[in-house]
Amino acid sequence: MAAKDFIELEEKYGAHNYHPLDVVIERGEGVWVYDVEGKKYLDFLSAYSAVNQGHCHPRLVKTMCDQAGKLTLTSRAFRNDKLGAFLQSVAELTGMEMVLPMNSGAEAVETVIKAVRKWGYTRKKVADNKAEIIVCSNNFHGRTTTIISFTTEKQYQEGFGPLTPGFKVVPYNDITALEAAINENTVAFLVEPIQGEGGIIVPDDGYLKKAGDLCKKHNVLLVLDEIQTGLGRTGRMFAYQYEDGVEPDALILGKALSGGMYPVSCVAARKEVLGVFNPGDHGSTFGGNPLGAAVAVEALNILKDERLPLKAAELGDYFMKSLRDIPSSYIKDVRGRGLLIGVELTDEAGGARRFCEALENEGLLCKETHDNVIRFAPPLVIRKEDIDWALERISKILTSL
Ligand code: IF1
Repeated sequence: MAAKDFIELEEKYGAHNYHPLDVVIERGEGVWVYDVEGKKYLDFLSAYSAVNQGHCHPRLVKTMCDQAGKLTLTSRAFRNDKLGAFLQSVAELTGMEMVLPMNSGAEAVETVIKAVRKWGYTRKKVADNKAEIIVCSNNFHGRTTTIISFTTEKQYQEGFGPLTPGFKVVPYNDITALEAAINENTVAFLVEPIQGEGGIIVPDDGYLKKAGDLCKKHNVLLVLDEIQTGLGRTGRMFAYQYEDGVEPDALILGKALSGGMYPVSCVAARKEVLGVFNPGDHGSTFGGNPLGAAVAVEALNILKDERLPLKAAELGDYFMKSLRDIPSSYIKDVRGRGLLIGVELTDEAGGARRFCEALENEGLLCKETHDNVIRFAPPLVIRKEDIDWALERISKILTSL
């Protein structure tokens, strides 16, 4: 079958909730993917940071296959021999006391919303049904009905009401607005350390620390969504570690937690937060399954053994500096941390999509965000040679289109 046949099939039977680049990938290895016609591409998206460990990492493939042949799912009605080690790995990595496993990122966000609300009613003594969670404008935390209730992106919300109440939106990177929004019903501040979908927006130094201090002062939980920024992507194990003294009460992880092998997410938090759940309060058929658990342990070990956060920091610096040196009048701003980088284009550039399509032709896959930002996020196993290969093509497109 040719690429166009696969595309036709998808368009005919699939809901049209995406507008992907028309590359049909059939195989991946490390930073490279191959389409059905044999053409090779450098993957500069990494499935939105889920494939930090690279495509089909041999250690993950082995773990996945071994575990798949042994035991995949018990449900949480019974225990399994892989869950405990997974929870321990995450707790040790995050410095948190308790972990609750789920599958998708959005489910983990939903989980934390339930936890902080119940914490509010049982610990902070907020009046029934009055709990408020503060979030930021331009946030992205997922697609469920509750989560899209507090998006500020019209399209994500329109037509999907009635919405879930209990959220207050403040501008990102604005401490004064955060303080003004806190009241006696505020249970949590939910925030991304760097806004991904928002356009790779890096807040001012000290923002998270000050937000955390405010939260402490007012008995509000600081919840960081590290689903996209966590696990090495930004050059630290977690993006919040760029600032000293930030002490989140809960972290939300997903994506690279399984190296892209399998949907695995979780909430890692202080005991006081996740301790609110009693048997029957919350759960998931697949959450904590032995296949996902085994894969996640290996995915985290790979991050540590291959020192991927450090690689992201070093190569990210090099890549970002080189991008800034490209003499293109289309470039308005280059920003990000580690290997999560956004190139914002000027209005004259005519949108980022046509650049992504041109780069696809050159053998480099990336994705625009917010119309005028090209997002670059290669797997963290990338080598300097590959970055140089990409830079040549990016430079060519940004100076010739
Ligand atoms: C799609 C964006 C990235 C996330 C943060 C929670 C979730 C995500 C910070 C939900 C998911 C994904 C979803 C994916 C595209 C992608 C994305 F452009 F939409 F915003 F990465 F930038 N918190 N982000 O980034 O996790 O339920 O999807 O596992 O196609 O919607 P999920």
